[in-house]
Amino acid sequence: MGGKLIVFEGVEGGGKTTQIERSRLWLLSRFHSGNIPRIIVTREPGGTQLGKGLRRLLLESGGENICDRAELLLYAADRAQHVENLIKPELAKGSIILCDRFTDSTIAYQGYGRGLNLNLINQLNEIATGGLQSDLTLWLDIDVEVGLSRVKSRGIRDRIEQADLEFHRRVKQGFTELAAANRQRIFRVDANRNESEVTQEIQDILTQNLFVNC
Ligand code: T5A
Repeated sequence: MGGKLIVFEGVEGGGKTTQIERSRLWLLSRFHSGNIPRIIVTREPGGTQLGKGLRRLLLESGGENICDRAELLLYAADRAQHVENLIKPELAKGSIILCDRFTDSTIAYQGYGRGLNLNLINQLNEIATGGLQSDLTLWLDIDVEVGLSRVKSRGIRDRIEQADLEFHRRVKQGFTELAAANRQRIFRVDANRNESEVTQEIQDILTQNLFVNC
């Protein structure tokens, strides 16, 4: 089996981190011993050394206001480095990559959320990825209020989590439209349910669409 890029997307607090770890453990148990591919967990922003610095700049609150276009370019720079230094080499080795956010987040957050030009964002995504797309994207779809309350109960909120409710609603609308336009690639998972139910649906989707013969 060749390498696979599996992306987890959605608004804040949808449970991506939780479900990525559950998926990693499930994938490890699924493959026969001796035939286990490397399973890489990574994220955007922050999947490389450069990306870690960019993540800090992007998510720390306080300090100088980051304008929308600078924000867009920083996410694009993080992605270009991530694709070149980690994603492409690992795919070439046959690894399965579980990635927390990718190109669709930029369309949803900077396009629908901030209102930046969608054609421009598509071009930037193309530049950053060289045209690489996920093999499968799991959209953890949660009510914005539920997701934000989960994040809030964790304590400190980052710069983007602090944006107003309308911003997060526009982001959700972005994911909704992306999923409708990319049914072969983006699979919706109802993330309002408990962790185990969400996990089960993710495993079903991966089994039926990516790991049929594994
Ligand atoms: N961004 C990113 C852009 O604007 N443009 C871009 O191009 C990119 C790539 C990244 C930020 O950057 C923005 C989007 C983001 O604002 P992030 O840390 O990746 O930051 O994003 P978050 O979505 O904020 O990640 P979180 O860690 O906050 O949320 P997760 O990973 O979706 O959720 P998780 O698993 O940490 O769970 C949150 C809480 O809910 C609980 C967990 O225990 C945890 O406490 N939980 C559940 N509770 C009840 N039921 C369930 N089913 C639960 N699942 C998890």
